[in-house]
Amino acid sequence: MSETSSPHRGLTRRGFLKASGVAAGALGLAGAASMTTSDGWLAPAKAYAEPEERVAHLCHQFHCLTGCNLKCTIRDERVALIEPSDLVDETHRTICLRGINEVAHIYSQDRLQTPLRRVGERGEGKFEQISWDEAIKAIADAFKESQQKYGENSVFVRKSTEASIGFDFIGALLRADQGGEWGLDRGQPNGQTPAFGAFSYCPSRSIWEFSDASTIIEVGHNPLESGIVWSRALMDAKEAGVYIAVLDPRFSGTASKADLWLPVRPGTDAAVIQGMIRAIVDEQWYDEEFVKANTSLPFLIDKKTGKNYRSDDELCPNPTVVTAEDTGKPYVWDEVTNAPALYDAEGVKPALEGSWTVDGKELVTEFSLMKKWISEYSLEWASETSGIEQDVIVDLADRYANNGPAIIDYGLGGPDKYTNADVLGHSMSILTALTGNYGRKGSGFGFYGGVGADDPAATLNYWTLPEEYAYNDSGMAMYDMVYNKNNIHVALTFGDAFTLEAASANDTLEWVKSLDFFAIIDIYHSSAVDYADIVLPACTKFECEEDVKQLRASYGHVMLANGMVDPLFESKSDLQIERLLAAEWGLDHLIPETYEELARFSVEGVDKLDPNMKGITYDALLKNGGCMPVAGAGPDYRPDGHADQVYTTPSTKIELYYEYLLDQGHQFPVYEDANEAFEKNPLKDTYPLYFMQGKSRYRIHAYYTASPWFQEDFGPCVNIFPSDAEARGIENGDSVKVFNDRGSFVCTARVNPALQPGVLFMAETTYTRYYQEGFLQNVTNSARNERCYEMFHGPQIPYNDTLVQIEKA
Ligand SMILES: Nc1nc2c(c(=O)[nH]1)N[C@H]1C(S)=C(S)[C@@H](COP(=O)(O)OP(=O)(O)OC[C@H]3O[C@@H](n4cnc5c(=O)[nH]c(N)nc54)[C@H](O)[C@@H]3O)O[C@H]1N2
Ligand SMILES: Nc1nc2c(c(=O)[nH]1)N[C@H]1C(S)=C(S)[C@@H](COP(=O)(O)OP(=O)(O)OC[C@H]3O[C@@H](n4cnc5c(=O)[nH]c(N)nc54)[C@H](O)[C@@H]3O)O[C@H]1N2
Ligand SMILES: [Mo]
Repeated sequence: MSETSSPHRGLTRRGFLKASGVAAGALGLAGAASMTTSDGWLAPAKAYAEPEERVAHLCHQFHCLTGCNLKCTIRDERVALIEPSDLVDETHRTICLRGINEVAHIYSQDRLQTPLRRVGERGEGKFEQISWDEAIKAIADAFKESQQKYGENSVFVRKSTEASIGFDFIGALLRADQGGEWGLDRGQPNGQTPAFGAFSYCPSRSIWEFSDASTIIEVGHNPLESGIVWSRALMDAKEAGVYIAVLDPRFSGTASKADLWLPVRPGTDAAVIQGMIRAIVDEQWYDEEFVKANTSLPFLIDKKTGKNYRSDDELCPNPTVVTAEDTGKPYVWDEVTNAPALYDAEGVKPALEGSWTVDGKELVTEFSLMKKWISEYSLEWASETSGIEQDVIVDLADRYANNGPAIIDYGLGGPDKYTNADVLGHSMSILTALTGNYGRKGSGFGFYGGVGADDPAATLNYWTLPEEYAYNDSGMAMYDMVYNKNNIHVALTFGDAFTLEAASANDTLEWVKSLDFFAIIDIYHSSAVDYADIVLPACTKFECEEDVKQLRASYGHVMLANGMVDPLFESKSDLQIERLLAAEWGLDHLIPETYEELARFSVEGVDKLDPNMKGITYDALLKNGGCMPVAGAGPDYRPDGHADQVYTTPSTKIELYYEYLLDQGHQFPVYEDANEAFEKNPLKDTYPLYFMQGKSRYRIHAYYTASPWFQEDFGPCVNIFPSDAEARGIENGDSVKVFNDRGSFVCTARVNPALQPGVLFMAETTYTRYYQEGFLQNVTNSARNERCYEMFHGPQIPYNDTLVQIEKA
C-alpha cells in the first residue's frame, strides 16, 4: 500500500493510526466524491470508488457531562459508522443515540460552510460569502478600533462550554471581558456552599454508592435523560432494592422508574423539604450525636445581634484567654464546665439547646434558633404550597431520617432555575445535616453524575499564557449587561451564548443589536448567527487539519482524539481560528501551533504527578489507540469522601447558620415564592400556565438540533396536559402560540398526560430556524434575585420561573 495515496493528509493520519495499531483496512484512494451535505452523503455507495476504510476514535461532546469514547469507521474520507469504542473498558462502553447519530449530524444541511458577512439587518439572517482573510481582518479591525476608542475592556469574548473544552486563549490575549458569573447551574449550590464548603455540590463520594443507600431522593433531577450513561448507577441501585423517590412536576423518565413520584408544584420544592425538616424536628428523628459533633448547630448566637458569639475583641467572654490563632472562633455552651467554651476546645461537651446570659448578653444555640425557624412552617402549609399531601411528606421524612443511609441527588436543571433555588439548597443542607446523611457510606447530598462523581478526576497540565494576558472582567455578568450600563462595544462568541445562555431573548437581542460589532464562531447555524456581522465556520470534533485532535480526560479515560477527516467545507478547527485571530496582534506565538503540541504538553509528566495517571504518556497513548484508563475508574470507584467529617468551612463543621445573610434575614432559609411561578401570583390570571424546560435525551442543549434524523421526530414542541389542551381546543400536532409579556413563539403541541394540569414542558433548546415563529427563549424569565449578589455564585438565570398562556396558532 502506498503511503502517498491519501488525497488529504492521510500520510500523517496514517502514521498515527499505524503507531496506534488500530488501523482497520487500508487507507487508500479516497472516493472522488466531494464533501456534501446529508443529501450527498446519502447517495448510493456505488457512486464512489472502491470503498476504503479505516477506524478512528474520539472523545465525544462533553456538555452532557460525559464525553464517550467513540469508534468511527471512515470510509472514503467520510464518517460512515459509529460504535462504542472497544478501547475503553467494559463499564465505559455505554454510549447513546446522540453519538451514533453523528454520522448524519456532522453532514447536516445546517452546517456553516464558509465565512459570512451580514448584508441585511441584524436578525434578518442575510449574508454574503467572504474569504477567511476578509473575515479575520474584519474582526481584528473592529476589535482594534473599539479598544482604541473605548478602552481595552470594551471587547467581549465568550466561549460556550462545549467550545471552551481544552483551551480558551483569544479572549485572554485580547484582555476581553467574558461576562462574569455564569448564572447557570449554581442556584442550589449557592445555598449549599456556606454549609459544606465551596464546590460541595460536586459530591465527594461516588455515584456507585447509590447501591449502598437505603433511600435516594432525586430532587428535580432526571438522569435517565440528562445522564444517560451514568444513570445505570441509579438503575443498579433500584435492582439492589434501594427506595427511590423523585420530586418533579412532571412524570419524567426517572420518575417512571421510581418507587414514589412527588408531583411537586413548580418552584416549591423548598416547601416539601421544610415540611420534612418540620416532621423530623417534631418527631425528634434527627441524629443528635452527629449534629453535636459535626455541625454548627451547637454554636452560640448573641440573640440581640444575631451574630455568632465569637472570640474577638468585642465579644471575648471573660475569663477565657484567647490566643491569636483562636481569634474569631465561635463558642458553644460546654455542659462539663457549664460555661462558654471554644467549639473545638479539648473535652468540650456542647449543649444542643438552651439560653444563657453571659456578660449581659443573651446567648442561644443555633439549634434553638433553627427550631424556632422551622416552627413557622407547618405541614399544612408545606402541603398547600407544594401540592404534596402531608402524610406523603411525613412518610418521606421518616424514610429519609430513619431508614438511612440516604442520598439526596438534586438536578442542576429543574429546581435550580427559579429565583428561590438557594432557599432550596440551604433547606436541603439542613435536612442532610440533621439526619447525619453525609460522609458515611451510602449517604450524600449534591448533584451526582458526570466527571468526578462516577470516576476519579484525571490530572492534566493546562497551557498558561504570560500573566499579562488574562480576561479583564468588569465583574458584571452577561445577564446583567443587557440591563445595566457597561462599556462593551464589540463581541465575539464561540457558540450561541447570546441565545442559549441568556433568557428573555427580546431584551438580550436588543442589547446585541446595539453593539457596534458582533462575530460568532459556530459549527451550525445556531440561533445567534442571524444577529452577527461576521460568521466563521468551525469544524466538529470529528474533523481536524491534523492527525490528532483534542486530548481530554473524561468518562474514566484519557483520550487523544484522531483528527479523523479534514475540516468539512471551508471550516477550520477552533485552535487554528484562534491562531489566525491572535496573529492579527502578533500573539500567535503564545499559543500552541497544533493540537499535537497541546496534547503533548497536557500529559507531560502527569504520570509522575498523579498515581492514577501511571503509565499515561503521549507515546503510550499513541500505542494504545489514543485511549488509556485512569486507574481506579468504574463501579469499584468508592472514595471515602468526608469520612473524617472535616469540611472546608471556617470552623470545619457543617455551618448551617448563614450569618452573612443577617441583613436579609436569611440566616436560616426563609421560604420565598419564586419570582413569577407561584400559585398566588396575580399574573396567573393572564398567564395561567407554568412553562418548564429541561434536557432532552436527543440533544445537548441546542446541539443536534441540526441532525436530520432527530428533526424528523423531535423538532421544537411544547408538551401540554390533556385537560389544558382540551380547554383550548388544542390537539396533538397542532401549531400553537406560547406567549407572555416578554414575547412569544410558535411550535407544535404534544398532548401528554405525563405532566400535571397547569404545567407545560419543553425541551431546551432548538435553533430559531426550526420554529414556525420566534423561539422558546422569547418567553423565559431573566429576573435576578438581589439576595444572590452576596452569594458565592451570584444570581442564577431563572428560565423555569416563567408563566405563559398558550393558544392555537
Ligand atoms: N441529554 C442531555 N443531558 C444533559 C444536558 C443536555 O443538554 N442534554 N445538559 C447537562 C447540563 S448543562 C445540566 S445543568 C444537567 C441538568 O440535569 P437535570 O437537572 O436532570 O436536567 P433538567 O432536565 O433541566 O431538569 C430536571 C427535571 O427538573 C424538572 N423540574 C422543572 N421544574 C422543577 C421544579 O420546580 N421542581 C422539581 N423538583 N423539578 C423541576 C424537569 O421536569 C426535569 O425533569 O444535564 C446535563 N446533561
Ligand atoms: N430556556 C432555557 N435555556 C437554558 C436552559 C434551560 O433549562 N432553559 N439550560 C441552561 C443550561 S443548564 C446550560 S449549562 C446552558 C448551556 O449553554 P452552553 O454552555 O453555551 O451550551 P453548550 O452546549 O456547551 O454550547 C453550545 C454552543 O457551542 C457550539 N459548539 C459546540 N461545540 C463547539 C466547538 O467545538 N466549537 C465551537 N466553536 N462551537 C461549538 C454549539 O453549536 C452551540 O452554539 O444553557 C442554558 N439554557
Ligand atoms: Mo447546565
